[in-house]
Amino acid sequence: MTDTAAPIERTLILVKPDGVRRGLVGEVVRRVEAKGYSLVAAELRTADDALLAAHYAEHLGKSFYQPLVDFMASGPVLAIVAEGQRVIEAFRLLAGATDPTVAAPGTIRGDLGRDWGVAVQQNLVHGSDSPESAAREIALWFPTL
Ligand code: DAT
Ligand code: MG
Repeated sequence: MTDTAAPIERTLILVKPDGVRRGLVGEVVRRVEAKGYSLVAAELRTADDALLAAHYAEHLGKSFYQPLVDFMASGPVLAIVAEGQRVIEAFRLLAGATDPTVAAPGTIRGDLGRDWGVAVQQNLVHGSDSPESAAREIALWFPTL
């Protein structure tokens, strides 16, 4: 609980290529809307290398970086901007832990994801992890917003 009024925030959500391929776009959007948040923008698009390099710059040099970027470029993603008080924190909780095998039941990754035996965790969704990340990522994916 906070003891002051929370400002309205925006977060970047991506339904990753595994989520789009499996037909889970509606399920992810349903959970965001059912929680009470509003959609500000949504677009289905295949990300290019420059966008993904900027989006995942913090992971450059890690062992899973190239598999991650290749996976994210493997098909369309649904990019969403959602809005509401504490939506950044809330969507991270809706998404669940990064590793879908151990993500809590009740979360998107915990209910719908699993280990597919590949080098990168295919975990259905991305959500910004802080106000600074949200501002940076929204500017990358939706420069006109
Ligand atoms: P999150 O997406 O929960 O914010 P992150 O930012 O640490 O997680 O990593 C970005 C993505 O990279 C993550 O969604 C899946 C992949 N990834 C992270 N850690 C990984 C690992 N140890 N092995 C394989 N893929 C990993
Ligand atoms: Mg992250």
